[in-house]
Amino acid sequence: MERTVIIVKPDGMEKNLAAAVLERFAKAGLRLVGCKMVQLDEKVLRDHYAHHADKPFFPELVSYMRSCPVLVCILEGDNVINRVRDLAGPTDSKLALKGTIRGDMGEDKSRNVIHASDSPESAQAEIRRFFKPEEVF
Ligand code: FUP
Repeated sequence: MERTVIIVKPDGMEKNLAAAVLERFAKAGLRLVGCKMVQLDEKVLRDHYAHHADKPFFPELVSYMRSCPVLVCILEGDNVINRVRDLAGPTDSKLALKGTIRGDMGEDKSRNVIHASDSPESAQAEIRRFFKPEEVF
């Protein structure tokens, strides 16, 4: 069994889409093993997006992600990392097919509804970054 982290981003939270997003994962048979609402701070976001630190959009990305509380969840299932990324669609919502979360609910590259871990290594690091051991079930 594999685990992944998803974050319902500020655009998803502002549009009240958290339940609709979680329903898609539930219908795909993925299990929720951790979930909390949190306002992320600059330190954790700089860590989370360290691979984008030199990009021009980095300051805007960090300030956007801390603009309101988000929902951070851990999902479990076979091949869950790839399955969740398939359900999410590509980063740019404008390029995402209808039927994907970003294609149906997103707007662009930044307001793209969810974050999803992109590898087993990232998933493991993100579980440690966002959750205390006792918050994972
Ligand atoms: P993803 O794994 O699909 O979330 O995409 P990336 O790791 O490439 O990007 C992470 C986040 O950086 C995006 F969700 C939003 C932000 N980003 C931009 O704002 N502009 C870009 O051109 C690319 C990424």
